[in-house]
Amino acid sequence: MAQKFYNFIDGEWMEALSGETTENRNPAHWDEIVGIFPKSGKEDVKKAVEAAVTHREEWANLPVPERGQILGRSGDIMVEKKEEIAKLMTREMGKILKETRGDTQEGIDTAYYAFGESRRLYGVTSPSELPNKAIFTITKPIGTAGIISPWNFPMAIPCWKIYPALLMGNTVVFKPATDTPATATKFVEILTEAGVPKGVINLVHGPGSRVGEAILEHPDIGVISFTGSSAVGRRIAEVAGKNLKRVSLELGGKNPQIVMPDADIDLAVEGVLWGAFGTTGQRCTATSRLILHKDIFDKFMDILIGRTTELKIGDGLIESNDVGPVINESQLKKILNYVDIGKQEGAKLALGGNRLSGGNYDEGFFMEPTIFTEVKAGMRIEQEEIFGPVLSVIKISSFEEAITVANDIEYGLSSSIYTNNVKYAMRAIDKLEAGITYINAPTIGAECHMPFGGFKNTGNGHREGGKWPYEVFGEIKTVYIDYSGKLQKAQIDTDINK
Ligand code: UN1
Repeated sequence: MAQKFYNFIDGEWMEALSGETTENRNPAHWDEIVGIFPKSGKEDVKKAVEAAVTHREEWANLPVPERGQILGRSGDIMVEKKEEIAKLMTREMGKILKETRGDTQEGIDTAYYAFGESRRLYGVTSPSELPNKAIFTITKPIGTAGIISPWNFPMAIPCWKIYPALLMGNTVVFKPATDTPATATKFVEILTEAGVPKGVINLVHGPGSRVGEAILEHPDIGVISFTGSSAVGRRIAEVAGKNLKRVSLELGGKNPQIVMPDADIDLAVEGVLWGAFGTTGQRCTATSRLILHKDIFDKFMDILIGRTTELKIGDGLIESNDVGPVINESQLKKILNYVDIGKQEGAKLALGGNRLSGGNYDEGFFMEPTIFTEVKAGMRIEQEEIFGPVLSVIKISSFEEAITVANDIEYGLSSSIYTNNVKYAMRAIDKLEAGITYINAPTIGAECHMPFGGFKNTGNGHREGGKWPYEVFGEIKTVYIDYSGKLQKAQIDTDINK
């Protein structure tokens, strides 16, 4: 019998009000049901928001360090449960254990960052332009945050959003991706065990078209944080814009790794292998474009193809495997469709391109690591986010051309250059239009205390990671205290130009 999971509303585990359910299956063994989950709708969201509104004041009234203490404790519990969480995550979304441990670790790091931040939510003080007057700022919660998270980092990304939302004193309605409800449930259990009071964190499982939309439309949700596709991000921004809701969006990427002729080639090959095929290419920051200088092209491609062929594809629970399955059948079809598009566009399929079949492969959704060469700037496989193990290689003849190709894209999340020439490195830092630039490291590997986000259509200007999301989840109040005992008029009583 598959385990049954529930929504968590006002401190109670409960079914969807309609009683509807969906199954969540293991992408490496599709006949294995990871759990049966509520397929919730508008009414469930309504109930969750009611609870979140009811409990706002009691949570906001707790001193920030006390909220921090609870969140820090949840980090301790996550440390104890790291292995259990990693295994569950691999079963529900496929990536290999090494990576699901890393994903959990990023959640732990983020919990401890929140704990530290609880003693550091500094405001600003400033001299006044008038005598006997003090000025400072404090930050208040917005109210209730709607958190809509993706399946590729089922622990880290909810943590990036929920810890800052909670520390700032907001209550939360959390809709995890339908492909990863089990890890999300674990996280909510842990927060509750650590002492987050009832009604403060509410979990509603279900499809974006129902649960996501209901969160978006609800007047009592004051801020939404979303990571996912640009199409959904646009829709969220539109509705939120109409309702003057604050929204933080983390969207697509088409991240380039440039390799110059002076680079350490073996190191650069290691980088692209990890960046392109780690997490089966299913990262917003995945290396999906290799921009390779013509002088090293043939040598580099020989080594890269040889090394890619050695990657072991299979169930992520088997420690010796390097690459797990893709998340589900529709994603696999989308990736295979991009392989067809690449061929039609005239790119050369240098490796892979097929669904893996035979033996255990038939039980899940496995895809060969795929490399296209002869990719020209502007082709769809060079411009569009595929979100799978597909690398497009573009040959360039100069540093300037590399930068032009890297930037000629609607996204701007991550970027990388391999070079030992400090001039190339510094100019790349200056010119690459991306929120993250790595020098001699792949496009993946962001750390939780640094800003994470992108230029251009990757988002709407916000950053996750570090102190930046704390600004997203707070309202700043400026306080003026006049202790002169008389009416003082700013800009009028003090004519500083006279
Ligand atoms: C993502 O790319 O979807 O930077 C998130 C990394 C991870 C987070 C990635 N720490 O690779």
